[in-house]
Amino acid sequence: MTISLPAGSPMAAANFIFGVGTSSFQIEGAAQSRQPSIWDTFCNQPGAILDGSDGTMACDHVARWQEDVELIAALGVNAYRLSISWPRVVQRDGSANTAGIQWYIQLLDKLAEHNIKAFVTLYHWDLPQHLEDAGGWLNRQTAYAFRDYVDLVTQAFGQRVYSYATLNEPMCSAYLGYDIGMHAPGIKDKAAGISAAHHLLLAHGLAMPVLRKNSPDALNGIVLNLSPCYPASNSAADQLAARTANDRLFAWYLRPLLEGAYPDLLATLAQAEQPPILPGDLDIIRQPIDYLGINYYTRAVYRAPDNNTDSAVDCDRGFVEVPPAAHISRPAPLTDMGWEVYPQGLTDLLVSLQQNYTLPPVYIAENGAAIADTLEDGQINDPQRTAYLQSHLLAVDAAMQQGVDIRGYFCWSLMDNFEWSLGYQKRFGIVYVDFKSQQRIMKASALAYRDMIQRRTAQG
Ligand code: IFM
Repeated sequence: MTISLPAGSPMAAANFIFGVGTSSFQIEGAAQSRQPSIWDTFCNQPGAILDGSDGTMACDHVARWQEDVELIAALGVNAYRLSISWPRVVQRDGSANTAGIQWYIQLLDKLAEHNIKAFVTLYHWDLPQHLEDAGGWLNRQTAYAFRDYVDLVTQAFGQRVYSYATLNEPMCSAYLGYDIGMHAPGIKDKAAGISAAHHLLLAHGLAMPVLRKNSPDALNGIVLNLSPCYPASNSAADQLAARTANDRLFAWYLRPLLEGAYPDLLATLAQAEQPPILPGDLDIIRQPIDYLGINYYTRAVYRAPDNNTDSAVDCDRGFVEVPPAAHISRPAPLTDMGWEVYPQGLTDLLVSLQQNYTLPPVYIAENGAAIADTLEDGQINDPQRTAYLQSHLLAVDAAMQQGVDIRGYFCWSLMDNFEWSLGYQKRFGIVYVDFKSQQRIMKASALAYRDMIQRRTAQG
């Protein structure tokens, strides 16, 4: 099975970015050479991680980084999206961990030798534990600590980085981490989720001027996970539920970032749930950004809560997500995450963002599928993943044809890794990792992605 771009696609242009992505905690390992993070602590909580695993070894990338850069180069991509582990580069007292910084610098230099552009995310969920001990994202000071860490690390990196993202998926950090407790630090409190979201947004706003000062030539922005929200039926109640979910989970980030205002839903929150907004905060948050990174995996379908059968928490929230099995009338493919394969949702999302916001250029910063891969005769045949990538590239193309300014596409992920609360059970990589031997093997989808990129280069 192959991957191809439609004839005349704007994605065939030589300056369109094709990359692969990873994040620090998910691949690095070498936990002993950095400060503990909230994910180390969370992994130690009984039952928090499906398979009881942790990030101590992960893909052993800190030791195997050279082999991994060769792998990235062999894919022919022109960009690699990685994240910096804050606890690896900063000590408890806020001073630099020189060894950690040097490790990233050699990695960035090696990428440059291969002409691979570095897209660096500064926060992909691994908050230093000592900051969590002081309140984590519930403490306004964490936003200032983030700004200082960004200043330190971006000065050290000099002009090695092509693009910085302040945060990856702040919704997940805030909502999954502090509201529903599915991710580190495991807090279950709606007001905490809202407060954490505000401080994450503030952290972004405080860091942006620092990035512009230290890395004026880099593309500086932020990456959000977005799903178009569809109502489960045409009823007014379900439509309201879908709008509420969109405001609470997605517009909650987009609007402050792009327009300096929270959605109107803010006014409906109880006093105790109001975000801790200080005068001037929304001006700090609304910074010019060079790009918006969008992570897309699937759509979301919502229904109105039922006061008789749904929990008080769901009723208060005003929306209940309907699992794909319950809303799909035809047999539709699901990934190993149970997520519906719905490429049309990506086009719908991009086009509606273009209609509803003044959008900066967009990068699809993550897109991919977890599949239950099996190794047979030393090979991994993963046609489902290849088909997923193909259909989503067509969805990106369709959005570009409708005028959305999309500059790049990153496949998630370079290699199988630690999938957060699901441990090592879900394989998102286009490269297979045998976690016992740490052997890497390109899956058939990696070869198809590589061949598509190679054909494009040959044509250009
Ligand atoms: O693995 C994650 C990644 O860390 C953030 N975005 C979603 C991916 C798949 O769940």
